[in-house]
Amino acid sequence: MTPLVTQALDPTLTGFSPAELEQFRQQGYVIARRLAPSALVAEMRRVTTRHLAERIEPLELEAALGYPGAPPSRAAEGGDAIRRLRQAYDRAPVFRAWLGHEGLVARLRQLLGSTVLMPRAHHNCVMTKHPRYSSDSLWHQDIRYWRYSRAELVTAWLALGEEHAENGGLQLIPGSHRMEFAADSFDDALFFRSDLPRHQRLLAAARAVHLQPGDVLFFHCRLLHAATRNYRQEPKYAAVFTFRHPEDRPIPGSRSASLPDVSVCEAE
Ligand SMILES: O=C(O)CCC(=O)C(=O)O
Repeated sequence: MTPLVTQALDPTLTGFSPAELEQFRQQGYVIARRLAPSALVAEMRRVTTRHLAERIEPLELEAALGYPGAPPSRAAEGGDAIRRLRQAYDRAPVFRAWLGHEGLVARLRQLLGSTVLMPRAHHNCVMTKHPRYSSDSLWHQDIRYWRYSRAELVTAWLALGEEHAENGGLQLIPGSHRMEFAADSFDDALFFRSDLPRHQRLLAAARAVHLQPGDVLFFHCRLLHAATRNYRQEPKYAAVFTFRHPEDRPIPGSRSASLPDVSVCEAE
């Protein structure tokens, strides 16, 4: 008799389990371990190191943002340290191949619906953390400078090397994507204020994310997160893209509407 199931499905290609989806709903994040094939990660690292060495534009410099720890100006020591290779999607075929990866697309559809778009205007970059000249990203929600009708975007953060608390890996506050905060919870640059006594319990619940190469952290655009500078000797790289439902529309005239989106997948 022919067995009903002849082959186990590859779990990296099938999608999130119900428990993982529930974790995303409740906590605002979920990690898919070893989702990206090692050959794809190796190719992204190769492209990244070449684009950094050749300083291929568009780039974002640490000195331009001026976060704590960043070189104070372009003229200062380390002033040319690169924080992001922007517009990753248009840099090399490997980034476009990643957005077509079956396991990534299956998960995005579970989180966002059958049609998924990738805004070119936000993230869409390789985040880099230089060992000597990187900076601290204070607590924030990514949505703070983004303008969308629903504000329900999801970011997929692909680790291109190990990430942990010592090399500037992300810290998250589980469940914060579902919380309402008063306007005075944020400073003038819209960072979540860590000096306020009423925030201390929440900040104490932060979790450091430990990722291996190929792991993908999916997180909600309202989830509070932060990261320190890189205290290790090796640079840290991550390929980061954000995604939206077609009805979660950019507000006309805003930066969110400034570049055309990429269609990742469409309803059949
Ligand atoms: O790697 C970091 O410093 C965090 C970056 C980040 O959260 C962001 O750019 O929104």
